[in-house]
Amino acid sequence: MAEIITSEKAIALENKYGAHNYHPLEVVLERGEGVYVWDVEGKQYFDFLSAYSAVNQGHCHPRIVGALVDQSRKLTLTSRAFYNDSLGVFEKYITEYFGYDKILPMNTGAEGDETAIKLCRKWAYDKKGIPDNEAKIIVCEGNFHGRTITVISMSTDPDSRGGFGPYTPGFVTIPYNDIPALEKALEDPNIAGFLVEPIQGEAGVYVPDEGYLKNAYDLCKAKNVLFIADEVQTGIARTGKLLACDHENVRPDILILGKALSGGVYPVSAVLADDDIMLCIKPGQHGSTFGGNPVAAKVAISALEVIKDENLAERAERLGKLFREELSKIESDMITLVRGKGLLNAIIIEPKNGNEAWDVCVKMAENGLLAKPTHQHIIRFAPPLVISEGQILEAIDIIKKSILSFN
Ligand code: IF1
Repeated sequence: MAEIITSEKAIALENKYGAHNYHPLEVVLERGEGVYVWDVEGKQYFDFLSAYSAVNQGHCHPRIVGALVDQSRKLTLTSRAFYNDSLGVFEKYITEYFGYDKILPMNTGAEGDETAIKLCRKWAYDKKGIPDNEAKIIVCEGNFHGRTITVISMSTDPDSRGGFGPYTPGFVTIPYNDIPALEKALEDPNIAGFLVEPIQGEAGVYVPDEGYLKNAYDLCKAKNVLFIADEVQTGIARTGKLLACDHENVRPDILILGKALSGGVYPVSAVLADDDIMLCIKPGQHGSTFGGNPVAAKVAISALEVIKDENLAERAERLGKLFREELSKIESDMITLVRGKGLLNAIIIEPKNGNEAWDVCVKMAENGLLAKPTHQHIIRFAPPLVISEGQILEAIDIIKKSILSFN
């Protein structure tokens, strides 16, 4: 009989045997279903983080878990040394789903960004004619694209970047949501690409001005520079459209997906592009052991089917508007700003009597809702997109009660 583990015991084990690379809220979860998770003591919570938008379809969605279990009983991994019966079917499905010629399948979001950077550089040398080793990619202050050395080399966040040098060269940093700055940076003939989050998630759900993405795209096209959208967090219906770029009818030259591409059931990421870019990488020039494995392929097909069949983009659009309206009605001087798109939202907390965003999150957990601060004063709210209107209103009551408790 497995030992019944208490929260206290679980936390102690992680502290003793696990690297201290996180500072989690002291909640120990053991089960998830739809919008809810339960801790080891049986307490139920609304999950308003969704594993940073990886669980858009809801925890343990039966169709996606079913795909995982069925395939796992047949064949889990062949490596790409051989073909398998699932990858090509997935590649056809996802390229038609998003409207691109080809996909390069990987596992994590960071690998997706690394793949996009390699593709962009290869295209720069083979197609644009930039001199070898001179290609540069423009990125934005406040970006978050993952935790590998090259990806943190693009970061301006001291916690993400500090103490890990020397850094990968070839990145030009400009302010986010600043068209003149982009225009100026694009004057450099060695610019190969512009890598941008359509909404900056980690920076605190920073929604750029209306038209920013379209203007940026047009400027890149005028200079034969690739527009690369990191939709790892904003994609897969989270912001009220299938992709956040869809709000401005922008079609990225390179599209990076991850997280909810598997509904949080299995690590699956993908880079999509048309042939003139994707075929710049030749056999033996890129890959990964698990990239495109049969389980990932079947899970991702199922996760994408759920997004369409359950109209989750439309739901995110509709319920996101309701959520922001109700948040804005909370009368507290602790809430200084409400912002977001679809069901990717955030509030900025003004500390009060020594209580900060972290204390609000602890109080909300006591009241049955899980969320986590980012950059000290910002609380992100991102529930699974399967949430109902009634559940949104229940959650608002918990958030309101928690914040007003500091009055
Ligand atoms: C952690 C942050 C969010 C991402 C975008 C690529 C990746 C991410 C836009 C890399 C990953 C995750 C990483 C996770 C927490 C979470 C996060 F707080 F770290 F910054 F969401 F905002 N592009 N974001 O948001 O994908 O390699 O993780 O699969 O590092 O704790 P990954």
